[in-house]
Amino acid sequence: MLFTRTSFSVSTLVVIIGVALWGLIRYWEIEGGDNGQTNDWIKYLQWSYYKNETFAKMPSLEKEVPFKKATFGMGCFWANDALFGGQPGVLRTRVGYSGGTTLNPVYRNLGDHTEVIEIDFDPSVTTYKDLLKLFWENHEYGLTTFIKRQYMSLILYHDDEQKHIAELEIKIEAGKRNEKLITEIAPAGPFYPAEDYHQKYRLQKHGWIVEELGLTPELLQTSQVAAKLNGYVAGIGNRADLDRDMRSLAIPEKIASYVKIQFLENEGGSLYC
Ligand code: MHO
Repeated sequence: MLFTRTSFSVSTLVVIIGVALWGLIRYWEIEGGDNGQTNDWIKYLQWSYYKNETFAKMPSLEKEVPFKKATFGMGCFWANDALFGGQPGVLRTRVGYSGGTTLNPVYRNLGDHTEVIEIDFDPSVTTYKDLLKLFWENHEYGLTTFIKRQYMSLILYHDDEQKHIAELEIKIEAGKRNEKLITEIAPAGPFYPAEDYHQKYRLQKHGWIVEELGLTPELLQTSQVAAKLNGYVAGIGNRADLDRDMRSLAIPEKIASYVKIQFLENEGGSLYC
């Protein structure tokens, strides 16, 4: 009787401690206790636990932070996907068709849509204005010559603040260049993701990385790892950010050093499509 009671108490205690620890860990995960520092630590533990199981678990390391969207058309979207993905504060990117009215556009039949990039960004790290600066400076066909709707210069704003900033900035930019800019500014409507082979186009040229990290077609559109690596293999960004991101996203060493070599080869090069 005594023995049974004792073992009951011990197991109850174990359960209570277990539940308390679990609660604490959940609190840290959700609230980012300890000023968010612990989040990375918890995620590192999660990663250590999962890493031998499958790399497909890796995106769990990614930060879940409040984000805003930005949508731009600047010519062929392959280059822009890499350009924005490699910027600090850009969490995720995906390419697709938007701005028109045609239902369910596809690459060979865009209708009145434009090739656009959709960006999820952390407004505490980068601003809409920062993103617009890259927008003005990186058009495939420039800002004054209309080629066709597929490649037109387009800003699709997501709220009044973005509309206001875009309308102000286009005037400033036109003044600086002393030219009339053809950029259209319109509210963001339906976005149709492009076919899988267009997503993270530069990264998909290195198929073994995509495979080894378990980057499924869905993750190519939703994972921060995919966005960053797609930028870095194309030579976007700088070495310090690259090293920091490789560590914080826990990219395995073999992949990190390969990506760095690609980065150094393409660093400073032009963004071709
Ligand atoms: N020059 C490229 C453009 C592709 S893009 C996604 C091609 O013709 O394939 O528009």
